[in-house]
Amino acid sequence: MLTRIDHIGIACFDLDRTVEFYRSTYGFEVFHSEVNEEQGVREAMLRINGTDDGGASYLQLLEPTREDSTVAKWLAKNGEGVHHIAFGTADVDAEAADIRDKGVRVLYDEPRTGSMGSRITFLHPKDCGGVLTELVTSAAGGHR
Ligand code: CMX
Ligand code: CO
Repeated sequence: MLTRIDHIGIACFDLDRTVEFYRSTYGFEVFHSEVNEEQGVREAMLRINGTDDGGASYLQLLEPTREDSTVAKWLAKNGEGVHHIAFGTADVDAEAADIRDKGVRVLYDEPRTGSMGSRITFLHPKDCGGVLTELVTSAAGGHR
């Protein structure tokens, strides 16, 4: 079961400037930041709210760390904006398998590491009405 909107991923050229926009405009603070070399991103997670299942919803601000990363490619084509949405689930493996059986391309054979030690996978945007869609199981049994 997909139980929440875990985060919305927003691609930007300048992470510090974008963090400052969200802080000064809305009052959102950085909850966590990290570099994910595998994904080729420097990211800041802004915690928006807690959710009924003990998780939370975030904005994930993403700046590419290298030219050949998926986010750099996307920025070059589209400019800054919403890059993907992510649904939270307690069991990303089972969800990915179910969704794959429905004929939607799941991009990874096995989930990879996402922010804050989560396990993540992606669904191809061409099979999801143009929306790059991520599935996330947060560390510590779905709670974060
Ligand atoms: N949203 C919607 N459509 C997208 C998209 C996105 N974010 N990224 C690519 N597309 C579309 C393109 O517009 C293109 O469509 P057209 O053929 O109609 O022009 C098509 O998908 C292929 O795009 P591409 O530029 O050739 O890019 P690739 O096929 O090389 O890569 C994808 C696309 C989805 C496979 C790749 O972006 C990917 O693997 N994404 C998952 C990983 C990721 O996004 N990591 C960063 C975030 C990390 C995190 O959230 O923690
Ligand atoms: Co994400």
